Amino acid sequence: MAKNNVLAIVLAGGEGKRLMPLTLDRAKPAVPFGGHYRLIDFALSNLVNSGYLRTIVLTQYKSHSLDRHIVQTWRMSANLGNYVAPIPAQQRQGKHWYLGSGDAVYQSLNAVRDEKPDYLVIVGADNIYRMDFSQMVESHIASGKPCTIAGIRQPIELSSAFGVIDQDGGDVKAFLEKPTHCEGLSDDPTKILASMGNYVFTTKDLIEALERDAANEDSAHDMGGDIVPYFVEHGGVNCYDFIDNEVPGATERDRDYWRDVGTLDAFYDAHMDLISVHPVFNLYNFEWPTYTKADAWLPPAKTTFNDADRRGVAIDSIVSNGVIISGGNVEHSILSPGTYVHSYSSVSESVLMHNTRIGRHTVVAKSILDKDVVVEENATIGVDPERDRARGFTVTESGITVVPKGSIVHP
Ligand code: ADQ
Repeated sequence: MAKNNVLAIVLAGGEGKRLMPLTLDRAKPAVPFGGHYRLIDFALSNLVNSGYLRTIVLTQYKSHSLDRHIVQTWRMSANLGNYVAPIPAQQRQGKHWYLGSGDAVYQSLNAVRDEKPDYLVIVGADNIYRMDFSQMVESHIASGKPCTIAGIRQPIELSSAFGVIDQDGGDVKAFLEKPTHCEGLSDDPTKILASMGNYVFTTKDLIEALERDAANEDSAHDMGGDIVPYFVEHGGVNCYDFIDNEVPGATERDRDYWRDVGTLDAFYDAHMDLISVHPVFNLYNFEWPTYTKADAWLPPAKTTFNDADRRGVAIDSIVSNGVIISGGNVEHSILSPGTYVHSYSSVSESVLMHNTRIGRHTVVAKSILDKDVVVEENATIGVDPERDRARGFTVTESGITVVPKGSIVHP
């Protein structure tokens, strides 16, 4: 149990445009991942495993399925004062939606004031990783600074996607949000120290900064673009290096794993890692579990062997509860709960979300099929990118076909 008086805030209002069509009718943090998880489960599991059991989740964009997931999955014992509470944009400070992630926190300060925490742990909802935030809070307290940001090394060519930290012994000298050009690290010019979008603040200092920011008409009211740079100028910023974080059960390979799965190709690659023989990210770390909606009521996965063409198997795959592979062949794929793969079909290098139906004599390759997709008998998908595009499906730069929720793939 964490010792300090901490309230956690999860920023979950991101639109996730680059994950279209998976974000057509759901917020990015609600996008399914790894069979039966949703992206937000990783941030929330990290908070719970760190001992932080009071969390508010700030939502706004198409938040229905996200709200439902949080309420159904992350119910905690309110009697013990523990909760994970989604807070939708409420227009408490003017007739507008959240202007940026800083404004989202500002507009939710009533929940902070009610709780009176000494420290706030504020994290994004879109990344896959394991992290013990209590170690970052210890670093924050030891630094005596009002603001701590978490940093991780990333390739310099990605600098325009990140806040770039220039630090010396943990003392942040400069912070540039998504620069087009910047210098590499002195010991490795090919890398930058990127902000992970995870912050610890001393509550009273953040409230003061947010109130000043709200009155500043030139501000975009963004945590990375405005609030962190404000603290670099006023009071100082401490940098917590993710490499120092130690999580029980982590392997040498996955201890510094952190992925932004914000594009379809990154999302797909992270899935292919999960089903590789030696994945970098180990889902089977039971000492730091990733929690999600309990689907124990679903029947176990089942395979039915088809003697005629010797199919009915899954190789190098993740097969969730409620899946039936009846005489079909599945390789290098992720099957989410409720998927049904019929005879004489072939599914390879694909991500199948909940309740997809794969008909007989079909071929599914290099595809992401969103929930409730039906691939009709004799249809193919992911085999001919031009045809898939002509049928209105998204095909990514690296050639992955993405089929929106509920679509029917005709022969
Ligand atoms: P981005 O991820 O590009 O960069 P942003 O789009 O603000 O920044 O998303 C950060 C988090 O805030 C996400 O979890 C998102 O869902 C959420 N969010 C965005 N807008 C929101 C809003 N209006 N209301 C509520 N939540 C909102 C950030 C930092 C960079 C850092 C990267 C690391 O700004 O400095 O390097 O994260 O991925």
